[in-house]
Amino acid sequence: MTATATSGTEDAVADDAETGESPSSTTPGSTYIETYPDDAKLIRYSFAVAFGALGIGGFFGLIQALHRTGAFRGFVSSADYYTVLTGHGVLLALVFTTFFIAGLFTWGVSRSLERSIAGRLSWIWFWTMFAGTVLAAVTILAGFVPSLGVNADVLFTFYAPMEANPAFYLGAALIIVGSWIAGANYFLAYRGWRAEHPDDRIPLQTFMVLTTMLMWYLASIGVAVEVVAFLLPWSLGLIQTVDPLMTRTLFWYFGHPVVYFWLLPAYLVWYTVLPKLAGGRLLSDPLARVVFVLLLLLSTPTGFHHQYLDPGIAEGFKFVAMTNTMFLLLPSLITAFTVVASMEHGARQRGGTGYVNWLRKLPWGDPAFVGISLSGLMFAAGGFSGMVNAGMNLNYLIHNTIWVPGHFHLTVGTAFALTAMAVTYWLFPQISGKRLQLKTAALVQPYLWFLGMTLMSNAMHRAGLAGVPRRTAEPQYPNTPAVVFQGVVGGIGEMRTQIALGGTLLFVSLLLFLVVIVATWLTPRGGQLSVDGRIPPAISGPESGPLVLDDIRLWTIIAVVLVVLTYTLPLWGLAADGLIQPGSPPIPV
Ligand code: HEM
Ligand SMILES: [Cu+2]
Repeated sequence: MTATATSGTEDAVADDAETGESPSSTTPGSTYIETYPDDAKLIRYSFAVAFGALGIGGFFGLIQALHRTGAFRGFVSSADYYTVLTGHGVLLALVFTTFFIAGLFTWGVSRSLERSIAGRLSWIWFWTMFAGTVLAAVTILAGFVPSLGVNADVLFTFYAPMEANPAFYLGAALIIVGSWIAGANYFLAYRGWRAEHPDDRIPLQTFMVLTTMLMWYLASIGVAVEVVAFLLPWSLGLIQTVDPLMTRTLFWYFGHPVVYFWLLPAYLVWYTVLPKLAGGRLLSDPLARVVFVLLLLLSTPTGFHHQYLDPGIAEGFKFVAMTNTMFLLLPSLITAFTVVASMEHGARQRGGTGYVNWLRKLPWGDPAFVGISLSGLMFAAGGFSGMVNAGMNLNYLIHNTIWVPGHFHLTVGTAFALTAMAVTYWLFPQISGKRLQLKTAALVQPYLWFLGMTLMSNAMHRAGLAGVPRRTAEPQYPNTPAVVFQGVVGGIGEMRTQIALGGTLLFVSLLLFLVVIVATWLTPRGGQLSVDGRIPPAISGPESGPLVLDDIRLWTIIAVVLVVLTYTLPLWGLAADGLIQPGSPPIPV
């Protein structure tokens, strides 16, 4: 993008002293890579792994969209569908996300603390996560060669009774341990900064990273216990039985907050980068902090909303989880307000007027802006279908139908993935020192994603309402009377066509993204960058919010207490009849 953010740049310097956010990497003439060459390299490596996973995982997505709709079945046999599906879920929801987030957070922390954070510890987390990725990916892909006798067709939501080769669990564990070390990297950097700035407010991006990582530590304990205490010993033959409900409960204790581990980095971009791209400034820094605190508190005590249909968990626990989930809507609604208001501020700085006319003054020709704002728009739609998922009784209607993938391709599959791709158009020149290439392709890409996802996700939602199941290569059910799969609106053939067409457009969009990034990576360094990396401070800065917001220790304690309150009794119930004994205690009705 060209220098659209002229407004606010002078303010940026003027307000600097008060807000603790400073132009840092941003002093005119110095780019991020010049100031922090080691960090830039670490981020490039992380992004390379992330985008490699995105490419392979996206190709698997195309195979699924074509195969299950019957549009083209030549890639794999239906018997191999679960290998593809596991590869798609793990490479995209676990590998792409975690590597991208680790890189983005490295940028956010170093930029906002104004200190390099790349060092030996950083490379330890990078290589730990990388080793885990290779191990897990090879084990999954081995499923295509049955003679090897190795497979991990357990889907990205891995729990008993499905069992994978131990190498898969080890790989998943290494990815998680690597992410913990990455968190230590950010916290140590923060500690170093705090020693030199005892009285300053935590810079906003660092605040966001720290609260997200605290939530992540709390949540990932669940999957760590699931893998280390149950699945790994079981797959190694050290124990003969596991309690499937116990592993499911531990997985979903982690499985809901993990979606916020994907979403909060997108929020970081929406709050700190998007207003700037729009030509304005963030409306309120304290509101952003409130949102991150609420998400730290409420993300974890909600996992039972994935288990509404599990017998063996008493209804009351599910009801509490539903209530907490509904409260989670609040921070997302605040986000919608703050981010849109900040965009409006930007548009008005650029001469926009009227109630809605200001929208026209937004930089619709800037691929980074377009991708990030369209992903925000899609997230709003995903929020609506999420409310349906969260409602205990409505959930029964859509549970395990293709509605659910329809929902999360709007959230992780767009709010996260498209934000990640789009912010890369802005970030990559700064971490590589290279001008963004193929700008027209870059600009078409987010629009194409939006179109493809509108088709695919909308049809998935409707097909789900008509009862079409998810996770199957053969959803035709030829012996079922047509009336069973009758769409609320439209016919099943039309929905299939839209899923196949939407999936194809998405894959083309993804290829465009990869081509743009590879082309940029291959151009020689030098010349004027195509982006301006400065981020102006918020209109209402951190000093206008109460100090207690920055007390992350207090918020962590409350988050732990909420988890103890929501999980102790149900887990006790599951463990009381024997820790690895299948079955559950009788539930009073
Ligand atoms: C080229 C773009 C994509 C296409 C065409 C695509 C297509 C699909 C389809 C058709 C399914 C449903 C399969 C079934 O239930 O039988 C699916 C599942 C899934 N997708 Fe995608 N997808 C794409 C991108 C993404 C992205 C970017 C993410 C996340 C970052 C993602 C995450 C998932 C997950 C987690 C599942 C569930 C897997 C499971 O049920 O175990 N997808 N995808
Ligand atoms: Cu959830």
